[in-house]
Amino acid sequence: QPRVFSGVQPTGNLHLGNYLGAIRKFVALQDNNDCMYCVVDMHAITAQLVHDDLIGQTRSIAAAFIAAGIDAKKHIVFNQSTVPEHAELAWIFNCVARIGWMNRMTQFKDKAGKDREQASLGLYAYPSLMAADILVYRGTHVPVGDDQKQHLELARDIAMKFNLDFADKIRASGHGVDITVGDEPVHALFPMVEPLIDGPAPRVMSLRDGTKKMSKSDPSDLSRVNLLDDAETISKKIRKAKTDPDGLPSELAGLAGRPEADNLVGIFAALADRTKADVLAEFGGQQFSVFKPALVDLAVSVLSPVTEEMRRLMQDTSHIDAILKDGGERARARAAQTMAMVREVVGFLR
Ligand code: AQP
Repeated sequence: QPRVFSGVQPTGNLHLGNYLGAIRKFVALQDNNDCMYCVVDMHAITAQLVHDDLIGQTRSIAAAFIAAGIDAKKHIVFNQSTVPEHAELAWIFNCVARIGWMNRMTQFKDKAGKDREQASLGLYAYPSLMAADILVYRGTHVPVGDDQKQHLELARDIAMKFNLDFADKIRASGHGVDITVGDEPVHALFPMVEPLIDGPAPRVMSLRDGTKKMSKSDPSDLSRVNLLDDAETISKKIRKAKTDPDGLPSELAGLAGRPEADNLVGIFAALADRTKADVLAEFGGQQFSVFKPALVDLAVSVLSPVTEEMRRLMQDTSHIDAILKDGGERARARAAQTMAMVREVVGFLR
């Protein structure tokens, strides 16, 4: 059975990009897969070491998972730091990955800013921990936003290099399975990870600048719709969203070179579970003064049940804490199985 793994960092308020790019896909994948959804608190300290309320943020991401409809009994919801095997495998992966690979990661360049020498070593090694998060459960499918594509390719490279470097030892241990990568047969301990990045809004852009992704760390709150925003705030943000003076085109080609219009149409399509072409067939020729109120209504109707349930869950944290504890124990039992094999293959004496 495919094993789905994905994580969200507890680094601030969740926004529409996190919801459409990640959480909503998590919910949709539950029916036919074994899913593990993780609040990646160890990743949260890579860009900013000290947080005012990391515990509260961790609970709030878990509450968002549950409020969006993830079944924590059938699947596993947990926070990363409760399973130390993530860090153990990440260390081994730090020794597998090459510095040249890490140097190509655009997220590091974006997040490190101008003074790269002052970025933490953890931020640099972030993709290696992310590979470990997935592979410690031998995850096969990873629903993420488009911004994470490069990190997933790196996870595949790390898995492949581990499999090839330790090929003889994996074979001797009897733990691996035969897979094909391209046309190559490989006796692998780690599977090839498949990213799941589809849908009309794989990358939701800022409401203030259609060329920048919607992000928790954007200083302007008007740039994003937060999952905890009330209807009035959502309405204000969408009404103020940057657009150009033209109306909406009737065909997809008419969105070229109009990033803000493209973004709003993509958001509408994703929220309504329709294609962008379909949305343009309805709104083509209309002004934004007509389209934006329709988008507000749609966004409020989709998000408000999630927002309300999140708020309810956050009132008494014992329920969320119990879910995370139970999920952590079940995750750890799985991680322990993988690490027993990895230690044997690498040659760590127990
Ligand atoms: N704008 C986006 N569009 C689509 N998907 C997005 N994701 C994030 N932003 C967008 C997806 O949300 C998941 C969780 O993200 P994360 O919190 O682990 O990391 P991030 O990508 O760093 O998120 P942010 O909001 O941009 O936070 P900051 O500002 O702290 O960097 C991932 O699957 C991601 O693809």
